[in-house]
Amino acid sequence: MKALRTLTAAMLTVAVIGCSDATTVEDVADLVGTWNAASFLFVSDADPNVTFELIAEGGSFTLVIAADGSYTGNFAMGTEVETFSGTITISGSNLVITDDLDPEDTSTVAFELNGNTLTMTDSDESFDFDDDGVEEDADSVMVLERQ
Ligand SMILES: [Ca+2]
Repeated sequence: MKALRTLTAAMLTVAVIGCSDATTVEDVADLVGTWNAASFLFVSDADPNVTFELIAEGGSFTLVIAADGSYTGNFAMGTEVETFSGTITISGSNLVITDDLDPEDTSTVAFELNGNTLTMTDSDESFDFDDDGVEEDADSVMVLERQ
């Protein structure tokens, strides 16, 4: 998955969920903490009825963000475990994510903070929905809870 490479290089721009309680975030320090994904949903661009939700399928995703914007994290799904690190900066309503392993390929994802719930939406994702070894274009929405 491209996402898992980039935040794992992993992240997320569909319409943002429930705007009413959104907190304005201008400083990445406001995102400090350990975040566990409550859901990580992929939606096929070709057919929105085709989806895959990683957490329900037994996956886990954890992200630890420091005050300077550096992050570490890990993703696990079955026997597959990936760790990753990089830097997050804020650009308006987007997070710009730079993975240490691939600093030339930044990811820009829309985000919204509501209390201790962080929603990240990426319209430039891909996922192999039909498990044929080829990833299809997708949107992803990740909901993370601060621990
Ligand atoms: Ca495929």
